Amino acid sequence: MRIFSGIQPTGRKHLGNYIGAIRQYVAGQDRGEAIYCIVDLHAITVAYEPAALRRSVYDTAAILLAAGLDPSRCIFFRQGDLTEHPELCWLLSSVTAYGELTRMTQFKEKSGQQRELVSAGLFFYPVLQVADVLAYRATEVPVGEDQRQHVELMRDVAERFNARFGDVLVAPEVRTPAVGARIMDLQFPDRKMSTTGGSPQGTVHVLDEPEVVIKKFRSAVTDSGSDVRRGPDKPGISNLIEILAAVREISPEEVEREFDGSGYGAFKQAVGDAVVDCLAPVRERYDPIRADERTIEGTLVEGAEKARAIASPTLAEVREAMGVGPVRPGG
Ligand code: AQP
Repeated sequence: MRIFSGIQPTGRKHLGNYIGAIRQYVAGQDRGEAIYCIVDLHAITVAYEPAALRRSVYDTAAILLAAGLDPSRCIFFRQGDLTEHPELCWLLSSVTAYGELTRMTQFKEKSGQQRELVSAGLFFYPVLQVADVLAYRATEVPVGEDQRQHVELMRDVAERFNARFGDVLVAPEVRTPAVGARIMDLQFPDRKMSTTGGSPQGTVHVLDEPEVVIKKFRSAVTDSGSDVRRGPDKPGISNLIEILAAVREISPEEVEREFDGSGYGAFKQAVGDAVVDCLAPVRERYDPIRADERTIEGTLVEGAEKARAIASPTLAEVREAMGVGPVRPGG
């Protein structure tokens, strides 16, 4: 099995990113050949500062390393080090339907947030994601629920390409965590916890101090009543149950049983404590890793070489199948 996923260099990763993606990345190292990249080319599709982007790449790399990515057990690199990703993006745009891109929920949300420019890059964002994954012929893509639609596009594009040009690409499967695939904002539990669209008090960051985490959980919006039970009329409590189940790696039913009759106050405290315990090792390891930028840079450059060794032959086959560029010897 080959696993691939990318993560944006938005330096302050939140609990949703951690449970939905980062923890799955770490586990993926034991399940197959794992390839992860920091997608700086995706980050330039919205307003940004070049120097801040470079810092954010290191911040995000340090979080992932502190969380347990081990460059000796996975390929860990920066997307912008490779020309293969944008090249494949362009080649695959010819088998991507314009209509599919117009239906992408993330584009609709993000384009509405842009103040000055809705870039064509933002519209093309999902095609670059398709290229990221298909360049490695990955079989599995670990993501949060919000990315399911983009993985479906990867499958459609791979199948359309193969039907048109021959069997070159692999249609990957999506992998979302059974519990915690969509962590919601603690203040607005009808919205997902989010880097750009979240509320400050409702977004728990991986590097938040323990007191800050506890405070955010204590002030989490709950619902009328006092039963620790999930239900469509209880989005706040349902989210907290899901979070506790995810961090303790138990089922939501077990959480409901354990906190039956305990009331919201004690329950919120327990969720906060469990999240602090879960994030503590990452927070403790982060500072020394982040302080050594040369080592982080070296890790990403080395990872890029390994990534290129896989992506480059795919590109050669895609070009050959499509009949573009120089004729390959024997092609
Ligand atoms: N709330 C969430 N619950 C579970 N998983 C989530 N992910 C994001 N939000 C949640 C998953 O995290 C991974 C990285 O996402 P990204 O690269 O898009 O990073 P980001 O842009 O910093 O994260 P956000 O919060 O998703 O940003 P916004 O909302 O601003 O676009 C992905 O696998 C994603 O599914």
